[in-house]
This record gives sequence, C-alpha cells and structure tokens, in this order.
Amino acid sequence: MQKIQNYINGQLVSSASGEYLENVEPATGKIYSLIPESNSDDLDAAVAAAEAIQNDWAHTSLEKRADILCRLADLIDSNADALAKAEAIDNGKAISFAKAVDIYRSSANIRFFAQAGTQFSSESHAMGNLAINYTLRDPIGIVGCISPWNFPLYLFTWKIAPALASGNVVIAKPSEVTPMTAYLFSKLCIEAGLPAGVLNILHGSGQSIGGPLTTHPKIKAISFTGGSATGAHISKVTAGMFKKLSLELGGKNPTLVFADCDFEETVNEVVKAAFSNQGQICLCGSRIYIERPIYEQFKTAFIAKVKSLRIGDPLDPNTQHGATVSEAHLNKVLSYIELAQQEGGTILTGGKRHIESGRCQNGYFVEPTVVEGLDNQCRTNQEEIFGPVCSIMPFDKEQEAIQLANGTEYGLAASIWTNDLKRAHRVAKSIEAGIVWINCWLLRDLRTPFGGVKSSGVGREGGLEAMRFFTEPKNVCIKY
Ligand code: TXE
Repeated sequence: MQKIQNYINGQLVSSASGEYLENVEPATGKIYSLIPESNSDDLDAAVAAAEAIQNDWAHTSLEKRADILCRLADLIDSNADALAKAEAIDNGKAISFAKAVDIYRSSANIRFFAQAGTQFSSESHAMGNLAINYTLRDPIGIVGCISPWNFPLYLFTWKIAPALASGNVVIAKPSEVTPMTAYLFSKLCIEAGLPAGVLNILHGSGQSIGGPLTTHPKIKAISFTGGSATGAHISKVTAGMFKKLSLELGGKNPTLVFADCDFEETVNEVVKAAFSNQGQICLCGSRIYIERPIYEQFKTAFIAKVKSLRIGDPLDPNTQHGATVSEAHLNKVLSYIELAQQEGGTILTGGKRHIESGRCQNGYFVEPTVVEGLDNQCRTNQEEIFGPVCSIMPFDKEQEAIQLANGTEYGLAASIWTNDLKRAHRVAKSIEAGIVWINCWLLRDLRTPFGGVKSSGVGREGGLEAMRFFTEPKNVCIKY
C-alpha cells in the first residue's frame, strides 16, 4: 500500500506519530494509499526548517526565485499526464478535466507568480521639496497555506506560488481527502532544486495538523480555501493573534438567463457552470434563474443537455462526469436531493446515486440533478451543496432577478447571459459578489482579484492582490 510522506526541510519523511489515515479512491470506494496523520511535532520540525532558510530565501534575487519556480512549472508540464491521472484517481474527477483544467492551471499558477515576483513594485510619494516617502514591501516570513479537495493541486499552487514568489517560506497543508498530487509535487520540488525548508508540506486532518498550523505563533499569515464553517472557525481561533487571513470560502452562485441571450451557447455554458467537476467548484452556478418568455424552451434544452453528460470511470477519456469526492460527500449530496423533494421540488433529471459497472461499481457517483419548483428561501436554494445539483426557476423583471440572485448569505460569483449591454452593466453592478461573468463562466485572468463577499470569504487572491497579501508594506519618509 503506497504511503504518502510529508515534505519537511527538503526531505520526504513519515509523520512523527507514525500514524496514517486511509486514502480512498472515489471511483471504486477502495483504499488505495495511506496519508501521514501529522501533528504539532511535525509542525515544529517544519517551522524550524522554514526559520532556518527564511532569510536566505527572502534575500534570494527575484530572478533566481523566478528561475526555480519556472523550473517547477516546467516539471509539472513534463509530468502532466501522470499528475492528471493521479488527480483523477484521488479526486474522482474526469481525467480529461484534470488534464485540461487542474494540471494546466497548476503550472500556469506557478509560472504566473514567478513572473509577478519580478514585476511586483511599490509606490513613492514626494512631499514637494521637503521629503520623499517610499514604500517597502517585505515578505511576511513564515506563512501557512491550507487548501481543499475540489481542485487539489490547482488551489494548492494558487496559494503557495505568490507566497514563495514574494520571498516567504511556506508551510502548506493539502486536504486529507486528496493528498496525492501535493505529494507528487513535493518530489518535483526536490528535482527542481527548491532550497530545503522553503516549502514544507504537512499531510493530515484539519483537527490534527490544520488547527495547530493556524494557531502557531511563528506563522504570521494564513491563506485558506474551504468551507465557510471552517473559515469562521479559523477566524475565531486566531482572533487576538493578529495574523493576516485570506479566506476563500463557499458559494451559492446565481446564473441569470435573460430572454435575449444567445440561446444555444447559453444552454451549453450554463450546463458547464452547474456541473463541471461534478458541481464541486465554489464558483459553480447552482441557482439558475430564467426570464419567463424563454423558460420552457430553455428548460427543455437544458435538461436534454444535462442528460447527455457521460457519467463514468474518471480514467475513461470520454467521461464528462466523474465521482463525487468521498462517501461522506456522496451522502451529503444525496441528503440534499432528498431535502429538495421534501421542500416541494420536482426532480426534472437525475436525483439518484449512479451505479457504474466494472471496477467502479462501488464508486461514489451522483447523477447530474436538476430541481424545479423550489422557493428561493428554502434550504436547498440557500445552502452550499457543492455537488451536481442545481435548481431552476423563472423570473419576470430584472429587479426580481437581482433580488433572487442576492437572496443568500453568500456572495462569491454570478453569471449573466444577455445581449443588452446596458442591462449587463446594470445587473453586474447590483449583484453582491466578488466575481461577475457576462456571457461566459470561469473565464479567468490570473491578474484579476479573486474572492467573495458576505459568507464567501475575506480578502482577495490573484495577481497583485496575492502579492500584497503575502507582503508587509512599510513606509519610509526621508527628509531632503
Ligand atoms: O472543506 P474544509 P471540506 C465547501 C463545500 C464543502 C465544504 C466542506 O461546501 O462541502 O466546504 O469541504 C482543512 N483548522 N468547500 O471538508 O473542511 C482541511 O483539512 C485548519 C468550498 O473539504 O473547509 C482542508 O485541508 N484547517 C471550497 C481544508 O481545511 C482545517 C472548496 C478545507 O477543508 C480545519 C472545498 C481546522 N479546524 C470545500 N478543518 C471552495 N471555496 O472552493 C479543516 N481544515
């Protein structure tokens, strides 16, 4: 049985306790590897390693840091097939999606921030002929990065890349649900010649190592992506420690379809927005509001398209819809489908666990599910399900659509489908979200601010936002 190892001080090591967690392949329900259950002892070793190299890394030239990060990105590219297969096995997602999205973006994240590190600059402010102010942006020091299971390597690199590029040393904790690609990545770090201690990867549960990582006094900033409940917990336990927190949390994103949209393209894209990655993306459009004149026509075309999604073995290149990530998550999603019907919803397609044949017969598959006839305030339309379940309903007026869209505690993303330019700008301005797409979804420019409002989080990732999060500005005023 493969044993995943921690990456501390440039070495692959077991956890101090020697304990392991079981790692299950979602498509088969079988245990296929073991994960170190790390604790504070492992954390102390990682902090010591980080502390020892902290100064050297902070004073490494921008070009040298960029070179090492670009080497890492090149190694991801040259190992893309193996990494995509590992991601598909570990997460249950379709291998074609893992290759085209997860691994492609993992390399792009690192390459982007390698370059951002050499372009990152700060300001100066002249006081006439009296004095000049200049702003230093120094690395914070030792930072913690905690990432979730839905985009394992993609969100892991999305956090560590800006942290490293801005001269910090990092202690990172991937999700215990999907540890494999972070483990394979640590081997690439050794091959790339990343100096020992610059990045340390600790595997294990939120309880055993996640918690200690957030409260360690020498870790001055935490960048977290995960559930809103966990984000709230981290805020609470770190309160009074004055750490910088970046919290990218859950979403319950609206999709607004107006009658004048490009019909065919909108149907196709709204299906992707609802079901990509089995609906396990914080940006997924799980609440679909359609202007009444085209409601029946759109519903018919949408359902037909959803029914055509090919569910199957994540390792089959033709699969479009894989397994949900764990048995616990499978049961959570199925319980919400049950709830949707109790709340008066009608299942238009899907609604059941999908039983595959062959090696995947015990896999955690859920049919892509569409529910109609729910009230906007019901739990199904208020709570993040984070699975292949969406609800649809008609609206009549623009103002009504905006109220429906803004009617949850979340505010991460939204998509608007219309050819009316003025309406597009008007509605985008009124939507309570950090990201609004118009006639597109998940079209990403890594320079843009990424994150949400309300219960979807605090702070922004991406581009200069990330470089600023991982640095401390210091104003120096010098009199002429
Ligand atoms: O997230 P968790 P999970 C949402 C989605 C999902 C729910 C739970 O609704 O169903 O969150 O998913 C670590 N201190 N999203 O269980 O628990 C944990 O080990 C420190 C949306 O994956 O938040 C993992 O590495 N760390 C999200 C990471 O936090 C702790 C993507 C996320 O785990 C911890 C994923 C603690 N006390 C889930 N407890 C998005 N916005 O994309 C756990 N962790």
